[in-house]
Amino acid sequence: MRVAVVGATGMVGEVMLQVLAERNFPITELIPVASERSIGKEINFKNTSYKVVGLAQAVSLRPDIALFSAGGTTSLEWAPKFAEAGTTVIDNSSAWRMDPTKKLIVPEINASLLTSDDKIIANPNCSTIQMVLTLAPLHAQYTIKRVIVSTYQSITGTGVKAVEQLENEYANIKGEMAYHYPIHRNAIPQCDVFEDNGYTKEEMKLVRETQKILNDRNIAVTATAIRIPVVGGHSESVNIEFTSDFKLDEVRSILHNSPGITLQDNPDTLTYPMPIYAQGKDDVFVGRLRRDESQPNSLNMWIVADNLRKGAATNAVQIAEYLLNQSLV
Ligand code: 2RA
Repeated sequence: MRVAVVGATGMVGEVMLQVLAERNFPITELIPVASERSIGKEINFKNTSYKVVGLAQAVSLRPDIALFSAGGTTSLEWAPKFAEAGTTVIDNSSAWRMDPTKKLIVPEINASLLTSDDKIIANPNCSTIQMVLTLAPLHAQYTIKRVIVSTYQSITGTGVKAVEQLENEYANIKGEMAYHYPIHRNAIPQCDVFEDNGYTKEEMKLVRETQKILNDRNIAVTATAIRIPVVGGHSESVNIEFTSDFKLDEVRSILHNSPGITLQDNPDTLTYPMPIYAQGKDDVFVGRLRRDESQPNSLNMWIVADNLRKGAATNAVQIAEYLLNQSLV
């Protein structure tokens, strides 16, 4: 399998390479792709050195699969060019997610939608993936009416510049700012830019992508996305109102038996998910399950996942694995 990783030198691109190696994805030829300034750089993958190439050269090599994490502008321009060359693109940017002709995939939920005609497949936003993976089995059982989510997002979601800002602020060094404000000892109630309705793009991704992935526009979602000085992963406080009542033990059992989810939920032993323990792992961790005593048919929970792995790289590689296993590539 000839595989291109577009954005190979970025944070998510590097994790994509790590996950491809860890999961022993059957790569006969790796094509690391990056911007002009990185062309010629050496990338080590499974003890073999590969030279970074540019986008045009990568298209001409006609990879079977191209994993993209290079921003929306690059995806909009280049994903169609790869697709025309016969490559199946799995794109981690937001460029194609809400395109009605493109599929938005979390393999455990809706991989069965995929066919060999899908040449550009959208990887959902990291904060969406961890939430919908948890919502999907509960929606199937109880039908979700409304979701209220507050996220506490890792600075790695913004990229290297944000990590460097925090490190500089720790060291009391004045440096380039990824955010409008200091992030050290702070919580910034803004992830991405504001839309006309007063919500940020990140918050509206949680709304729109959830409805598309669960294929139910009747699910009401409202979100507040916060940036916090954490690196291990995104955390989410989620309140779900179902259309009918539920049994808490049954909810636990459903989540415990759902692929990709690890339940960490025992107040007696102070067991609950935290980014320091989710970092570097591929599961979505769920805890703090409790009935919302202020509202019938409602449940509170806490969801944590490594936003660079299941929130981006691992989900994309799992889509590639599904395509391969189903002979769709
Ligand atoms: C963030 N989910 O965390 C967005 C993009 N990675 O900033």
